[in-house]
Amino acid sequence: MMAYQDQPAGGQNRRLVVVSNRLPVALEKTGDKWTLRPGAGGLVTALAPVLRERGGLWIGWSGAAGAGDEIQAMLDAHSRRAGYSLHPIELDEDEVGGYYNGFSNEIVWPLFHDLQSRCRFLPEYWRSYLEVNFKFAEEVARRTSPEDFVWVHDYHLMHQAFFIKSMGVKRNTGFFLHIPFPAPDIFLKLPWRWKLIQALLDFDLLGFQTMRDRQNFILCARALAPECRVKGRGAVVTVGIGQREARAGSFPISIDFDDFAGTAAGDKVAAMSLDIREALRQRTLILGVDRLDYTKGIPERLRSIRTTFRRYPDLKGRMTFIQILVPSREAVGEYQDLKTEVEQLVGRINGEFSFPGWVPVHYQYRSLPREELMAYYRAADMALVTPLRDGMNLVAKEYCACNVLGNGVLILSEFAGAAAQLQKNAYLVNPHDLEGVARAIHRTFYWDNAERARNMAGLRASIRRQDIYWWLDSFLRAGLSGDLGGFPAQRSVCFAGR
Ligand code: GDG
Repeated sequence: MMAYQDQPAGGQNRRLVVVSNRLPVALEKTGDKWTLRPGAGGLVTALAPVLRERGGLWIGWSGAAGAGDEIQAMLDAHSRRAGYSLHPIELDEDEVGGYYNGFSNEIVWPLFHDLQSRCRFLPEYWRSYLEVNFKFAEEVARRTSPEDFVWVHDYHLMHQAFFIKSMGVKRNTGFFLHIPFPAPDIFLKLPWRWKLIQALLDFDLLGFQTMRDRQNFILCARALAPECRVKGRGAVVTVGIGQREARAGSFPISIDFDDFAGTAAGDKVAAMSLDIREALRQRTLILGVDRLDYTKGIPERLRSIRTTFRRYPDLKGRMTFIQILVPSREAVGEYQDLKTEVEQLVGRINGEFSFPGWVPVHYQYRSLPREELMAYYRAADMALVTPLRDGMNLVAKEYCACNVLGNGVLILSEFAGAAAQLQKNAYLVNPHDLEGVARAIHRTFYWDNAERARNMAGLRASIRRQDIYWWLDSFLRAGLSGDLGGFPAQRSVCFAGR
């Protein structure tokens, strides 16, 4: 019999417990020695001070198989340095295959990005997903107390609250979905749709990236249960079916604007940015940065670039497109095919248009160090952010933050969550419309300085106002009803929409 803490442990013990598929560290094996690299993403940076303040805990898969004690010792040492604890969940090969590669990445990821034809609805994936969610939930229940706030992240772990409750354990739980929530026509293809909706309603708070995602969730719940109740208006509403009831809100995730803008304004990034511009002979630079993923619309973007040079020969020799592609999920066949398709397209475009002294597409398949990435952002005159579907897309926001000279242009897909927030000053495009994207590139190429400056100022102001701390603050306030101290007061803002 497992020991759960079911009695409140006293107000001073109210911790933040983050639960995500992966722990915020990267474990790597060289020879037979493991090394640990702390995560550097915006989410970790923003959460770390709150976790430290509250004496928090982060629970997740370590990503390393079969090195139990050694890994635990490294995580313990890292926990002491970081000021909050990391607790690893061990997954075996079958679990990784079924829960992670299978259900999460071959069902939920494509389905929630409107690409249902890529889904493999295998019942064994579903069973593995439930088993692993139960395994996580047991650890969460065991390592938390009723006063803690348990914040679960993303689509891998949608059954956490369901299993915690089914163990008879009471916890205050919140869930944030980093990817979109699809419309009913798409969601209803999922064989386990009703179980998933019910499981989500077991959380106390559901956070979506945009109002549209929240609305889609409500429409799906209603399609399956016409008696579904929705109470309230504005940023956070209450959704209920039978005994189940959750609050649901839209909390657009963001970046640490000041950190990006400050580093991009520094001498080192300025010098690197100048080098990039000089190497490319001061031509107009248009930039794409993505993880290798079929949701990011990379082949479509390259075809738009080809259309641009075919339709608008005045841009030949005057504009260079840089595509940075970060390796991701390389073991999966579909991703290898995508890489091949991208590389063939780059070759064909360069074969069609290059002339001595000018290559239209510069392609890099690697992960750049952070400052080098910022130098590319700073150097680029335009960013082409054209996912077919995206929860938010942080690249769009990072590009604007790093555009410290204030003269860049953001061309943004209508289907990125970021479009809801940035539509006023970004040039919105349909990524499937090759001619429309080409037209956007051509038009904005000729924007004068005043138009560029006005739009970039609007973009930067909006991202600065609603940065990652604002996001964190909004979610935790909603999750805890305004009762969590410990985050920087100067960052505190009102709710979105109030
Ligand atoms: C999911 C959702 C949502 C990229 N290249 C390099 C590099 N990056 C970093 C960027 C950015 C991150 O990767 C990518 O974030 P995105 O938001 O664009 O996309 P996903 O990875 O798909 O993230 C997405 C997000 O979750 C947060 O909720 O916005 O919609 O799909 O931060 O900077 N970093 C470095 N070198 C690179 O070459 N160092």
